[in-house]
Amino acid sequence: MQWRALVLGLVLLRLGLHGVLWLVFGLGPSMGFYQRFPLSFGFQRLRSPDGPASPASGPVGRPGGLSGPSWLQPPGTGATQSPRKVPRRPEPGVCGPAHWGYVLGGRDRGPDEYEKRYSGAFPPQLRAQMRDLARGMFVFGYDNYMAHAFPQDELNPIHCRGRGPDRGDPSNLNINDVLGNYSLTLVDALDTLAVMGNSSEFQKAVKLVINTVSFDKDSTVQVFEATIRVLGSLLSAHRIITDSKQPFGDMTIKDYDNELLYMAHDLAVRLLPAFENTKTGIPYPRVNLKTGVPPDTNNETCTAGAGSLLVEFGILSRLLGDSTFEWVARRAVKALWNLRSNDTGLLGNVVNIQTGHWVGKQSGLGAGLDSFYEYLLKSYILFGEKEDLEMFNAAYQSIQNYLRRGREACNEGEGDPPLYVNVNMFSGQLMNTWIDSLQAFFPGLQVLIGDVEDAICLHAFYYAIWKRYGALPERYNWQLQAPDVLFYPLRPELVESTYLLYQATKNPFYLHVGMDILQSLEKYTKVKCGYATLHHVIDKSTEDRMESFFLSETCKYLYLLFDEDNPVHKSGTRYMFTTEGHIVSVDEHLRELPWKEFFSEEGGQDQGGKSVHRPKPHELKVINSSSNLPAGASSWLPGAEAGGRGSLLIWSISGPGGANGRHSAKSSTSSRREKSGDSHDGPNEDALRSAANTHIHLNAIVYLMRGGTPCP
Ligand code: DMJ
Repeated sequence: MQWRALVLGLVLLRLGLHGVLWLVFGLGPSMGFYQRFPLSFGFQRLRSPDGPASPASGPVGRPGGLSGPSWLQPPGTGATQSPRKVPRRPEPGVCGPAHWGYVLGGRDRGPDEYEKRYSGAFPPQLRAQMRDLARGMFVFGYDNYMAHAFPQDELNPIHCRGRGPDRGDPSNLNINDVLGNYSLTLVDALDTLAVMGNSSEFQKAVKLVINTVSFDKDSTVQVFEATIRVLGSLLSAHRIITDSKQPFGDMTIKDYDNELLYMAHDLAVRLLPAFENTKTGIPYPRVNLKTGVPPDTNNETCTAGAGSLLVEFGILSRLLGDSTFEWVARRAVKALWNLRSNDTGLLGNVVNIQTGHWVGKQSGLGAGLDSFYEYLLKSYILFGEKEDLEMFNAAYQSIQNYLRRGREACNEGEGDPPLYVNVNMFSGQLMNTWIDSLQAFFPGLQVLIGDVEDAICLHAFYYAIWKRYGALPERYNWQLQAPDVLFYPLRPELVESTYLLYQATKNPFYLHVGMDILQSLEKYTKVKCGYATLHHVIDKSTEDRMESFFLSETCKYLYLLFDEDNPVHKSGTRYMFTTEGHIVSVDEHLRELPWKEFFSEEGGQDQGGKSVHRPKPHELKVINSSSNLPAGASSWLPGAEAGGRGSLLIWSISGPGGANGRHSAKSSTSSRREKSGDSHDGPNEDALRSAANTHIHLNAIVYLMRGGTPCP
């Protein structure tokens, strides 16, 4: 009897405590929410949204500790967690709490605030104002870079100075991986000038790059960063200049003689040593642009770094008619792919390039893996190689099966809204309870394959975090509901997804999101000479650094979001974005191989039918960087007819998320496990139709953001 009295006493004490909190501070929870998360909710509500950050993540799913959403549970357990079970649909009119209230913190806003704010139309004048604000943001950053930093790589926007590689501290990889002493910010920004229609500045900037930038530098850079930021930008600008039908205005360069393409070739040749003397074919992460792979170099690389080179290397190869670049990049992708887990199909985030052993076994959508997935799909879109699509579809399937937690549908059914978590690649077990800000690119990728509903949901989750901090912390712990890593270096991923979702849905909600992002960037990151990295998303302290992707991606996507008549989205599927936001035209010419039997192991034939010996990894010869373009290459140089066929950026890609897959299947649970069908070209009609219906989902998002479950 005594223990019963004790339990009863404790229960009464707890209820009493809640009652006091409710009466004194107005902190009482709604029963619905509290019933699910009695401990953590109180914890959350007692901390000011602007209060100090929680400590780094604690034990995962600690029994008796903070309880949390069912995202903690592995797929296949619990009533609402399994991607393999059809979720129960709610009775009509039954609405309840949702766990995103966690992300947002309190529900102390007026009940209709979100509806009022987001469901209305976005007036054209406001849209034009936001477009001008985005343009002004780019101009302010760019002009200050040119005035205070050029020819150095980056702008220190607080002290109005330039920044180059950290020669004094070679171990400062955060700087030295990216800054190669090659005017990085100017190079990275070239196509944004074109996208904004600024032909005079584009022409000036291209000439400046041609006349002043050299890659003959004693700089040890990361192959991935040099590829996506520099090589990709040079190729993008080259294609704009040489495409007589490009829609951005007069971007011609007087007496242009393919200099940017030569520069791209020169840089790529300097990166090639990374692909030599590697037993797996997976490249070294870093090279010195003058001397090759440094003797004391690291044998470990992240998957995204080694496996996201194919778009730029492939374009270069196909423009030059020289298979070398695409071949090494493709070999790296395949080598990584072959190392995936037999059980889960997942890849880890860090691998040893000599042994092929996974050093980092974490599989997720963020850092270390993000652009690997992205480039499987984008390589297929560009080059049409079926194996790329097959790899992408299989990867997407594994992601759905092992990384995705929560309920089946975004806005219906019981349980937590979906979330993609970090798991062990071999077991599929949860590895931690954080997500990173890089992962916010994923909804944009889902838009490309037509999985719009899931994209809407994941994007809304990230936006909820942004709303809370006015930025995205580098890592956010969804169990502690607090940032684990506090900085925000002006990253573009959420804006990128916002833009692509707007293009897919045309729902003004995304314009409101963009406005919110623009305004918080203005408020928290604008400094004397540009925009500064947020050092701490809570106290809003800044760091004196403006990364080049702020101009090449963040500003570009914001501008495009509001520039209704921009040729990029007026051109349907003609243009695609690289992972650094550089526009590349999807061109039938890029789908034709200028060499034969490229993929045979032993070798192939060149265009003239002459047999070509396929170099083994250790035999790869670095070709002379001053080599001429092959005969016939000029026919590739002018831009050709656009390959675009649809009116949106949604591609007709069959597979788990595409036309034959999860998105279009009305009850889609089983389709997550289905293998992909054949691909076909043309717009994805199912996805387009569904995207057009997203006003239903908007309601859902609004409710989710308020911490409630939407009424159907
Ligand atoms: C960019 O350089 C690219 O988008 C890359 O793929 C990942 N991260 C940064 C921006 O956050």
